[in-house]
Amino acid sequence: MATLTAETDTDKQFIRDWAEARSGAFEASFATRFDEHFPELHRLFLLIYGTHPDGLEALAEVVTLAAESWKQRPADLRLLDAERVADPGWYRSERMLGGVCYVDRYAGSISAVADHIGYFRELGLTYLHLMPLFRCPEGNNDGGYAVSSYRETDPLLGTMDDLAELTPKLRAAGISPVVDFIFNHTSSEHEWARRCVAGDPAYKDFYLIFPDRTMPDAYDRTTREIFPDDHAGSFVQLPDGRWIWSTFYHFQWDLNYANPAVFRAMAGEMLFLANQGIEVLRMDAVAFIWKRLGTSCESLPEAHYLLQAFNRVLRLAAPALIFKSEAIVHPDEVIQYISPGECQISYNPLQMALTWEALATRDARLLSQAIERRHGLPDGTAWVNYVRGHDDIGWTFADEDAAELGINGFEHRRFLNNFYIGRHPGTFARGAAFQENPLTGDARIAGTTASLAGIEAGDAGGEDRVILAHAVAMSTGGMPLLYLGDEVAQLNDYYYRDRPAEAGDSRWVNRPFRPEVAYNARHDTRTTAGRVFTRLRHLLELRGETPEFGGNELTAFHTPHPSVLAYQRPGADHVVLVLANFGDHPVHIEALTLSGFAASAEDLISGGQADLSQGVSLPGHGFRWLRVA
Ligand code: OTU
Repeated sequence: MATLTAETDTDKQFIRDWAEARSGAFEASFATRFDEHFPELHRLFLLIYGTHPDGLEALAEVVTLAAESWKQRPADLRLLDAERVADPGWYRSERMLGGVCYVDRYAGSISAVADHIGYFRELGLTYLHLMPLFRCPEGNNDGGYAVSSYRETDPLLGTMDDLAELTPKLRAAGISPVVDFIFNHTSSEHEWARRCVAGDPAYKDFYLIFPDRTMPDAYDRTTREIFPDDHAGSFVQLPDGRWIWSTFYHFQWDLNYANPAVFRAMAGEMLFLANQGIEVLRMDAVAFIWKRLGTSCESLPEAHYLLQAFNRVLRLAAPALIFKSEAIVHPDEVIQYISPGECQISYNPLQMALTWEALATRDARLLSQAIERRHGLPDGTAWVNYVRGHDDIGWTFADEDAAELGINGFEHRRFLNNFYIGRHPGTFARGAAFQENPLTGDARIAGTTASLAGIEAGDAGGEDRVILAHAVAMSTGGMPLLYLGDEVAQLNDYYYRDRPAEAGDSRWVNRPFRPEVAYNARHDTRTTAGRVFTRLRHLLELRGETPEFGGNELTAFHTPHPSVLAYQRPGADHVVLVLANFGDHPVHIEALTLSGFAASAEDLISGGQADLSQGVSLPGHGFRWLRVA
């Protein structure tokens, strides 16, 4: 029992001796990284656990785990570590392309994912996010986001050995394996949870349990309800009458990171996954990991220190790995998670949501404003630009930003929800409401890209909207992430309502099974699947050949047309000008607007030349990628 001290070198010597007594002498390369990263890890631990009576041992145990994990790290992964350290910005390349799928729904099993590698290469994937594949409760398990063991897979999908066999195959095909790190909560069936509830002293403080409603009521006064369909507030009652913190479903219990033993335990699970060949961890629900009475309990400073501390642990024991932040919150908060020392890459929920906003309104001004104002990132980091994910779409724009354009945030969200749920007269969208809260008027929406964009409704602009949305995600900077199946225009799956474990969660409408028929038709341009696939495939290929699309640099460009989104992507020698029309009708951009550029431009998509002195015409939902000088 000892606290950390401000004497970094004293603590360092104690910890090194402690760790070496347990795991043997540090390997030379580990010792070098220990010297490099210990001071920062120590600083973070002081910030988080500075007053905790076990702070010093906890850090010593974390370092021991890291040293042991490094000893066990397979040779091929150590090579990858060296490669990544030599090329730290690898994920910023214009050649990066992500895909996401459910193991069972897409492939059937973990091993069978390998059968699709040929297709992944055809598409050009360099990153594959396999949705949660860990052991979880039967029935509703929030799509695997209630984890019962981080070291075992769901037996229906295969084994951990299958995963360790799959990852080198993916890597050999140039594809980085990605899994979720669901570290805010475990399932109520996790061994830690069972022991905690049973009063095991070693696990007593792993979760947040209160004897009565006093503290839960106090916390609930300032927290948001995340899954109000499941339960009100942030707590659920245990059979013995006590109350446990549960932000999401009642079977997902939030961990208590104020206890350093929780950090240590999770660091162990993280390092285990690292050594299975995972290259990117998708850090689930990052905003919620630290609680403090009287606050929203979201995005508190300690949440960042914890992420940074986990990141440092990886620098010691698995330097190839990076984190992706999943913070689907206010844009001021999203950005705080992104830095080389915290999460190197992050979902871009604002651009995603505003792409849909612009499609609905046929007005690109809010999206333009976001791209101009909120696109910048720290050096060495990247956005992950997605058109939609496995979750709902929430309208996470800043009310202040909307107000500048005369838009009332509350009213606008209500309009957007009605539009995408299909309630607004004349809407092209076929979506479903998710977690509609009659008390606050809040809701989010669910649906596949094709169904939300108008293909399901038979709208004439449907296919073009799917292409346009992806073309924006591919060209603003950062890695585009495809929800696999969207590239062949898969529609909503309404049969989820007949499956009891899914019926209560409308997000299942946008998690259909692999659309075999559409995939078989992908080269047949007489079909919707074929047309969408062929056009997207062409754009993806062009993107990979366009160095200006690498990195994150972007300069705004203004046209007088509210329906037009425009931006410039500067490269080493040239600039690519992107013009995209979110309206249903053609627009003509006058030569005067483009007069800052040389008249002759390279039209990347048609492969020809464009004469800017004639202006540029864009059809409804049309766009251009122009290399200008
Ligand atoms: C994440 O999303 C996952 O993506 C969801 O699939 C899970 O249900 C959830 O965590 C719990 O593990 O509420 O509707 O950023 O928007 O973290 C999605 C805040 C979610 C939340 C986000 C969460």
